[in-house]
Amino acid sequence: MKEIVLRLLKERSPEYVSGEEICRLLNVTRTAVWKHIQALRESGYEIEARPRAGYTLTGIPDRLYPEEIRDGLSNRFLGRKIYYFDTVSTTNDKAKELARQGDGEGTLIVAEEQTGGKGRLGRKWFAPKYKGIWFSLILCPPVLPPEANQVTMLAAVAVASAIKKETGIEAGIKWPNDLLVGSKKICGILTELSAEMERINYLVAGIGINVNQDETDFPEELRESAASLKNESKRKIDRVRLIQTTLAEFERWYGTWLEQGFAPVLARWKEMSVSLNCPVRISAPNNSWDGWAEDIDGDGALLLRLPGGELKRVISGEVSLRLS
Ligand code: BT5
Repeated sequence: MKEIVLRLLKERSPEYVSGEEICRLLNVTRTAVWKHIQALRESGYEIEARPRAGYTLTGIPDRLYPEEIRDGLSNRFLGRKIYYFDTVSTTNDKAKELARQGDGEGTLIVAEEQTGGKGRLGRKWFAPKYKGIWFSLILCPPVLPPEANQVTMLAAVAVASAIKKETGIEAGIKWPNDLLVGSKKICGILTELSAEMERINYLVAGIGINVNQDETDFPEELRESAASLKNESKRKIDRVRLIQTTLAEFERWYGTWLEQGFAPVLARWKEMSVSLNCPVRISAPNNSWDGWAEDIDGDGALLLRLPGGELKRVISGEVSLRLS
């Protein structure tokens, strides 16, 4: 009901919609209409009421409300079902819990703030309130578990494409899954998996995009290494539009991957990569290698040419870009 009232006010804005018309359309009493208007106001919508004229919408809050995300999203399945949290520990754990309870392909879990945001290997992801886009998608691709890595790579391509469309900023992909602007990280991706030997039960793709942070919004230790889209473009970014475009790009690339395989995704990934054909250092928990990042193979592993000429296949690790 609340969503219908909102849609009506949006459609008619800046005109007024009379209380009587809303009553008639929804078949409810004046008091019920007033309650819906109050509920919308409490959610941050600015609605003016004028005697004899009715109600008009004068302001929309900067929130990733499901009704805002759905409004204008033409996706077939991705993001059609949405769970929204003002605050949550981590959207990835929420997504896993919901997937275990039966939520399936395309379910979106989005939060305004994460208090226990996760990076890879137990690292932390900083996700302050109303400043970024912190979300997870439940997916059930009909592929073998080792191919799950490809979803992380297509996620990177989808997010980078959406950022370019919405802000004009060209984010580069650093293997395996960081998006950088210059040398600073703007987005991180964490994919988690529930699988058997032969099939994936579900996969959770967790994506964090730094959107409207000012430099001082980052903790001291991240100021040198992290960036936000607002800082880079010098303007506040519409988070709803950016998540809509990200979901649209994700659905498009996911469809391409399911229909045509990994090759077209990998080709685009390579075009967007900033960690190929350059000298790099790969750090793994117990070792590190310097070499030339030569290529990515069909499974998404990095092929590193070592100084001795040997080609090393790296499945996981941290890349740092070397200047020489
Ligand atoms: C990642 O890990 O980059 C994956 C981040 C995934 C975050 C999303 S948000 C929605 C979903 N729910 C979650 O709980 N997680 C996912 P990794 O490559 O391990 O990078 C982690 C490192 O990035 C940290 O150790 C910090 O150095 C740095 N970092 C933390 N927060 C950052 C931020 N907001 N921006 C840039 N760098 C950050």
